[in-house]
Parts: sequence; C-alpha cells; structure tokens
Amino acid sequence: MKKTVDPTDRGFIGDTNAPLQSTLAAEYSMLGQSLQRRGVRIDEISQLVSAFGVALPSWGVGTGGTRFARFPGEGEPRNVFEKLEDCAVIHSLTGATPTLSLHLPWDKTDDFAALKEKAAALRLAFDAVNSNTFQDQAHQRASYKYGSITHTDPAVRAQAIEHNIDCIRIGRILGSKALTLWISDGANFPGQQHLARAFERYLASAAEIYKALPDDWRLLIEHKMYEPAFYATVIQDWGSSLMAAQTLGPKAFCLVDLGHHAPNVNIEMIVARLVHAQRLGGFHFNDSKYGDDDLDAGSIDPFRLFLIFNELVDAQWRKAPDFSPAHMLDQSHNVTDPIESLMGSAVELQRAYAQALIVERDLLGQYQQDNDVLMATQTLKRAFTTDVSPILARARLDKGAAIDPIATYRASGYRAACAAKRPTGTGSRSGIV
Ligand code: LRH
Ligand code: MN
Repeated sequence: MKKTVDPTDRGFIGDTNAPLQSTLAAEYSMLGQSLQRRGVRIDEISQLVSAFGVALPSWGVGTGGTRFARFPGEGEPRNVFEKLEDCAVIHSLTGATPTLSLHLPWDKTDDFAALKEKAAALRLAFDAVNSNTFQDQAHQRASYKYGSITHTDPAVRAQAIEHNIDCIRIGRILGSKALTLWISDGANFPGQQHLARAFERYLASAAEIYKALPDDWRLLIEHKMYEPAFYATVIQDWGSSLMAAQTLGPKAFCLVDLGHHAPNVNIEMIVARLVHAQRLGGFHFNDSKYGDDDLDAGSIDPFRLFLIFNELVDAQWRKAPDFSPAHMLDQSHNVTDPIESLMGSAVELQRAYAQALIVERDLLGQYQQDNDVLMATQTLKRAFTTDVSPILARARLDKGAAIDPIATYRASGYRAACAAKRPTGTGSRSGIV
C-alpha cells in the first residue's frame, strides 16, 4: 500500500505548498494591481476571506444516497468521532470550516462531553444542532408517519417537542448556540390536512421548544417547498417561516436552504427581504438543478451563489441591524469523495464571498440611482468574472492550510488509510445517509 501521511500535519502541508508558492505570489501581485485600479485593496479582501468560516454537515462526510440507492464509498466514518476526524482534515486543508453541525440522533453518543473534548483537540467547534422528527427511531413510542410537532395527536406532538428539547440539552454540552428545526410535516393530497390548523399546531408546539432555548440561543426555522410531502408542507416557504419566527419571538430566525425552492425562484431576493425583517438566521448552502438535489455548492449555478453573497456583503456594508447569519453546508455526496466535495464547496463559498467583496458598491449605487441599467449590470458582473483564486489560495496559505487542498489530500493517501482502518459494509441500501 502507498505510504500515507496525516493530512492535518502542518509540515506535510508546508512541504506540499512549497513548490506552488512562487507562482501564487506572482498571480496574487498581478490581481492586486488590477484590483487597485478599481480602488480595491487586495490584502483587505484576503483578510476578510481568511476570517470566513462555514460549518460542515456531520451527515455530509459519509456517502449520501437517494430513495433508490446509496453506494457506500471506501473508509466511511462509522460514528461521530470518525466524522470529526474527517472534518478536521477538511479544516486543516482549507482553513475555512472551523465548525460542524450535528444531526440527532444520527450522531448520538454516550459521552457528548468527550466528543466536545475530541473536537477541541482537533481545533473544531459545534454550530447549530439539527433535530430529526422525519424518521421513526427503533423503540419509538409514536410514529411520525402523519407528522411530528403538527401531528393531530397531542401525544405525538409531545414526543417530538421532547426530542427537540433534548437536542437543546445536548447542544448546550457541545457549546452550540442554535437549534435548526426542519420538519417534514405536510400532506400528499388535497383534503388530507387542514392547512390552517396544521400551522396553528406548528406555532403552539414550536412555542414549547422556544421556551426551552437558553437566552443566547437561536431557533433556526428551515422552510422547504416539498419532499417528503408532495402536495403541501407546513413550513413550505419563506413567508410561512417568517410568520412563524415573528410569532415565536426575537430568538427565532429563518434558515434558507438553497435547494428548498422551486427552480428559478429568486433566492437572493428572499435573502434581501429576510435581512430587511432582521430575521435572516443562516443558510444551508448547496446547489441544485431541479429539486432538493443537495449537490456541491457552486457546482450548478455559481452566479446565483455570487448574487446571494452580494446581498450579504451589501447588508454588511450598509450595516443592516441584527445581521449575523450562520453559514452551513448541507449536501449529499452520492458519487464523489465527501471530503473532496466539502473542501471544494467551502472554497466555492469563499470564492462567491471574495467576488462579492470586490464589487465597486459606490459606483454600482450611482448607476442604479441614474438607472444606467447597462453599466449597473456590467459593474456587478465585473466582480463575478474576476478570477479571485489567488486571494483564496493566499488566505489558505496565511492560515497554514493548503494552497491546493484536493492535490494535498490525494497526496496524503488519507482515503486509502481510512479504507484500511474502517471496513466497509457490503451491498447498497437506499436512503440519504
Ligand atoms: C431537509 C434538510 C434538513 C436536514 C436534512 C438532512 O431536506 O435540508 O436541513 O435535516 O436535509
Ligand atoms: Mn437543509
């Protein structure tokens, strides 16, 4: 077997970077000169990009699947501790993923305090925890077949509320500051569910969960147009999510999962509205062409991702009140090495952020004011068509990460080492994880 190296080892990363540094320095200086002509200081952008972090989905480091099949890859993590190890590799090589988001009970363990210690030793921390009332667990009292916190049976609602409160308890041990509440509750046929009463049950149950939130926590309400419900979903769109957040209280916010909208929906507009309402709680970044495809961020429509970051940078720039969205990835890696996909996606988020940071906002504002449509769209597009790769690589280098994360990861032989250490199950079964 090829010699394997620990990809989190700084010496190994430094050795792999060495032959790439002079080219990077030349490209960085070229870009710096071109940006200077636009009145943009490249070092300022690199520092902001360096400070950007996105949370990894614990459920994303294993191979994902669909309802048809899941084809496990080599060396899959078998438990949350091994998921942490893989997340540490992603952060060591990109410098952009200092936190991860757990999903319960998928990441259940007997000792969450030990998990927190292990994470700290790997220079990782925990972002929002995710509850799960869209699957029935073994030995569960009541089924979620017809819903969870909006079920017509109060006993089922109570069970689902209890689970969410337990997720908050676990999150407090881990140092999380938010609970992401996505529920699959809805209907497959007209008439199956009373649309108004279901929403009222949602508000009443969510209020019980809200009561259990510590003062410095947030409740992140995640809307989704459809799936697994195929006619109506209780929290189907940003309007329902915003109404719920405003009803529940100041700790309730809206989480935007990019894949949870109909194709062609203007998501950057939704972001602008949620910023205005001071209820933009965060994102589940991914990409999609048709439905909730959970593909790698920036892989299908990088311009859309740029336009979303353009709204975020503009809000930051105009000092929008109460603006601190949580950035998280939520993807399913069915045919790629999850570690490579997550590294690539983190870099694509940094790219969209860097492009949004170099937008000449005063100039753009003037053209918008003057209704000079052509010059306004060109000014925005100039930022998107600028290759900011040297800034991203420089930000990684400055943090001791890899100039080329994928090449460094492959050179380490980490996946082969995992395959030797973590025997893979046989056959393929369906399901997203
Ligand atoms: C629902 C969702 C939600 C998670 C799940 C894994 O589609 O986006 O955020 O709980 O995926
Ligand atoms: Mn999501």
